[in-house]
Amino acid sequence: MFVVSEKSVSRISVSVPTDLLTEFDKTVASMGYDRSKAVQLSMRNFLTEYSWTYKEKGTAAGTITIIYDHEVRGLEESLTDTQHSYGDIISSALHIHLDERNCFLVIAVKGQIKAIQKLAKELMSKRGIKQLKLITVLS
Ligand code: NI
Repeated sequence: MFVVSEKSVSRISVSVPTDLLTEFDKTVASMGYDRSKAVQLSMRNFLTEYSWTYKEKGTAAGTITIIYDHEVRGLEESLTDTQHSYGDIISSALHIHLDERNCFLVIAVKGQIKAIQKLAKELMSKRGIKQLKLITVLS
């Protein structure tokens, strides 16, 4: 039996960089999706990835992977300052110069989940961070 659920739908308006939208639409089209479906999928993935992380208590180990634009003034220094102030939960860091502008930074972390979350949030809020992925395993 096919059950049609009566879910209410909300319309939203968001601002995104033009090149990001172009790239997004291209990928969406090649998958045969429409933009709304793809945004819904992205939102669900986002929730899967982040919601549990922001609720758990206890300790964890993991990585924070970042791609950033090293030409943004003050960003490298700010990233270093933040890493110094979280020295108690950072085990090591790996920096790869991807191309002329982009740097790839992997920070290995181990400690209280709350502290890892705080570090990830602080890093994500910096201007020039293009992508941030937090992967944790409970320890
Ligand atoms: Ni670099």
